[in-house]
Amino acid sequence: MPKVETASSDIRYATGLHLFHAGWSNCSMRVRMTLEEKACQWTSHHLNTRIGEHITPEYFGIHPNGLVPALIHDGDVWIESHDIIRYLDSVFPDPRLTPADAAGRAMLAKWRKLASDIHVSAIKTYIYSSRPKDRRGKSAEDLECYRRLQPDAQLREFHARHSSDTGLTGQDRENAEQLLHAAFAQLDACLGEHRWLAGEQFSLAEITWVPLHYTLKRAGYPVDAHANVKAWSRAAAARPSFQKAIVDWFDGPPDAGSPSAT
Ligand SMILES: N[C@@H](CCC(=O)N[C@@H](CS)C(=O)NCC(=O)O)C(=O)O
Repeated sequence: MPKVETASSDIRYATGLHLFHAGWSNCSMRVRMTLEEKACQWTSHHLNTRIGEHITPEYFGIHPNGLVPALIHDGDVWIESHDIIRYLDSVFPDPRLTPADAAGRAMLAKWRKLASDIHVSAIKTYIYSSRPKDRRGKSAEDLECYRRLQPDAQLREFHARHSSDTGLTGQDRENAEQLLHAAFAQLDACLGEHRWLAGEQFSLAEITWVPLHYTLKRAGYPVDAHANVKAWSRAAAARPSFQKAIVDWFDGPPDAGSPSAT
């Protein structure tokens, strides 16, 4: 469901690229990194999810699940980070970030699917269960509002459990770790054969996984236990887009604003 109808009339008249996003969010990083790689000018609408700025009827009017990111391009609303970056690559083809060959495109599709499949069970679970106790849940007020606004049962259930006194369990965390170990072992094997995840060129596969690698590392996951993954992450970190889209935003909006974000 990449393009959605918006209930917000202001948005329908927004021209250019507008991104609703959060600094720490790996899904938002994907979009910021794609925009930086393509040197697109964009307007930032940063939401402080820690104080529930995304849990409002206004934001659910833009993104039907109240998640970040949401991209507005000339009044059209695009959601789902994987779909947004694909869309950006089609409308701003320079440089092209989708592999030209069928084998590369198949690898990209495989990495996208893996990231999607483990998003809640491994990535969200690991990251949320790594947060300090006082920053773990939503407030009772936010949770009540969330229950009313959120149509997705898996997300309602995840946040209710995560915000409960017991929180996510040790078993949840162990399951997440197992899924992550298996995923990074697959990345490592691929990177033993290819320079990048979808072949010899930097592509949307990196833009899919580099933010995961970074946020999991910041959460304490031993991402660099695999030698090939470690070398790959260093090569990705040398790109200007990594600094601008990931590092500069991780702790909140950069003081002076992103060089290309207005
Ligand atoms: N499948 C969606 C997932 C979006 C998502 O889960 N976003 C997270 C940040 S990475 C979020 O908004 N979390 C806030 C919340 O769950 O309340 C995508 O790829 O865009």
